[in-house]
Amino acid sequence: MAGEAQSDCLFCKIVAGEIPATVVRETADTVAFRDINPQAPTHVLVVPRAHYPNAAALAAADPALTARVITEAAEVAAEEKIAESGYRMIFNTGAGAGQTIFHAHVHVLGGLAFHEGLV
Ligand code: DGP
Repeated sequence: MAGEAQSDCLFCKIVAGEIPATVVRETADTVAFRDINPQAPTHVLVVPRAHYPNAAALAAADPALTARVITEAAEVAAEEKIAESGYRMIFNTGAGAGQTIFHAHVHVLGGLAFHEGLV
């Protein structure tokens, strides 16, 4: 069924608490945790608790949940104090774009040093 937890999904396991992660925010239907391999001074991932393989599938199935994931990303940015200086929200969608975990997630990337050399 759409949205059901997948036994072979790393982020479903993090959501279930079966694999540890540094969780920074939680809501009834989202979890935000620090990326294990940060690409910026602040690098947090926000995921829906429900399993969808990527952001496009999430948006097609549940637009309201998609909006809550993005709202949570903005809340993370505010709490991490990167909102004012600016930050990126990135949804890698598909292996060809660098997606490696096939559970929808948004990267929240920011921090002062991150602004140098942006393309
Ligand atoms: P993507 O390439 O968009 O699929 O990003 C997946 C991200 O997930 C990548 O930046 C590294 C991160 N990641 C992979 N494994 C783990 C893990 O076990 N814990 C945490 N916190 N992050 C992970």
